[in-house]
Amino acid sequence: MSIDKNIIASENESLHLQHKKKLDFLQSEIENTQTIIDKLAAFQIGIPSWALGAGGTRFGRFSFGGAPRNIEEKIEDVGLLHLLNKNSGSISLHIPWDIPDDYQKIKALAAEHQLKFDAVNSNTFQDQPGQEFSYKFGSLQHVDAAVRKQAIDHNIEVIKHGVALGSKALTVWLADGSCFPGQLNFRRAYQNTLDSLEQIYAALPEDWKVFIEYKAYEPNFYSTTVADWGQSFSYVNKLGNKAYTLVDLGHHLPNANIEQIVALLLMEGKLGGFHFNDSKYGDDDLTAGSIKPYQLFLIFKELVEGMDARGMNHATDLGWMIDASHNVKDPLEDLLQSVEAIMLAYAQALLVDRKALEEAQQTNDTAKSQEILQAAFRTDLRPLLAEARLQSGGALNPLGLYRKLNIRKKLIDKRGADSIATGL
Ligand code: LRH
Ligand code: MN
Repeated sequence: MSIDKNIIASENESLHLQHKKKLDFLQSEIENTQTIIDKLAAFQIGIPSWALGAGGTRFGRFSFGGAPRNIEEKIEDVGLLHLLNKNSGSISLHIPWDIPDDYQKIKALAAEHQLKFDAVNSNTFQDQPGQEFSYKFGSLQHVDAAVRKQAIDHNIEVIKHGVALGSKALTVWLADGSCFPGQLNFRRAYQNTLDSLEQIYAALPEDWKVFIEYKAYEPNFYSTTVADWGQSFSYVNKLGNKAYTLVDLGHHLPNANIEQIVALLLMEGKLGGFHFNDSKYGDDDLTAGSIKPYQLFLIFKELVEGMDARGMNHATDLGWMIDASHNVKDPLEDLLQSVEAIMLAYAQALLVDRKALEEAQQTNDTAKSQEILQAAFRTDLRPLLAEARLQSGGALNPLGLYRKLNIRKKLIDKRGADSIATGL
C-alpha cells in the first residue's frame, strides 16, 4: 500500500496557506527556526514490528482488520508511516516473530521504502513450538545451564539475523525473575545472567551495541532480575563498552523520576536508547505523550543538554524506538501520534533557553527556572514539525491525510477484516 507523491503534494498545497500563517508567526517570535527544522528532519524513530496489529491483554484482543500478515506487509506499513511523516525511518524486528526468509529480498523491500533495520530484539520470554527447554523459570538466569545455553544460542542467532539485515544493535529484555519470596536466589540469578550476557556480548560484531532493557515487574510479580536502571547499569558496566542501558518509559515503578535516570545514564556514557510510550499505572504501552507529555518534554530537555555536553549527534548516537501496544486505536494512527509527540517534545527541548536556565539554577531562582522550562513547553511548535516534514517531502498533516485516503479501509480490502499480525 503506497501513496502517490503528487497526492501528498496536492494535499499540502490545500493546507499551505494556513500552515504558512502559523509558521510566519512562530518565525517572528523565535530566532533561527531553520536550525530546529533541520534537526527535526534528521531525527528518525524506529517503529516496532510487533506493534502494527491489534494489541491486547489477557482479558481480550479486538481486531482492527487489515493487520500486516507477514514481514513484507509490516515493512510496507512502516514505509507508509515514513512516507507521511518522514521521521519513521527504521523498523525494529522481534525474533522469532519476524524471521526473514530471504534477507536480500527483505533488505531490498526496506530500501524501496527508505527504511533501515534498527535494533533487533531477542525473545526468551515465550516458549516456541518444539523448543527443547522451557523458559517458565527464566532464561539467562535459569538454574539449569542447558536452559541458559539455549537462551544464549537464541540471542547469538538473533545477532546473525541482524547482521544479515544491516542492523547494528541487539536489544535484550529478560522477563526473568520470580513470583514468590524464596523462589529465587537473587545472587545466583544475577551471576547466571551476567555469565550468560558475557557469552552473548562476546558474539557481538565490533561495531555493534547491546541494549539491556530493564523492567520493574510483569510477567514476574515478586522480583525481576533486571528490574531497574541500577541493575541494568551494573550489568552493562561489567560487560564492556558495547553494552548500554535501554530505557522503556513504561518499565518504572510509579512516580519514578525518569528524566533524572536519563541524565545520569547519559552522564555515565551508558544510555543506549529508548522504547517510547506512555502509561498511567503499569507497562500500559499507550501512545507516547498521551498521558504525561510534560515528562516526555523533561526527558528530552535532559537528553538535549546531556548529549550536547558529550558532543553527541542527536539523530544518530542513541537508539530512538517506540514500543507500544494498540488495544483501542488504529495501530498506524497510534504510531503517527506517538512520532508527533516525540518530535514535539524534542523541538520544545531545543527551544529551552539553556543559558538563562543555568543562571536561574546558579542563583537558586526556582520560580524563574520553571518559567523558562514551561515557556518552551507551552510554545506550540507543531508548525515547525510540519515545516520539517514539508521540506522532507512528507505530509503537513500525516494523520489527516491517512484518514482522508481511507487507508485502513484499503488495508482491510486487501488483507481482510480478520488478518492477524505476529507480535504481542
Ligand atoms: C517488555 C517489552 C520489550 C519487548 C516487549 C515486546 O515489556 O517492553 O521491549 O520485547 O515489550
Ligand atoms: Mn520495551
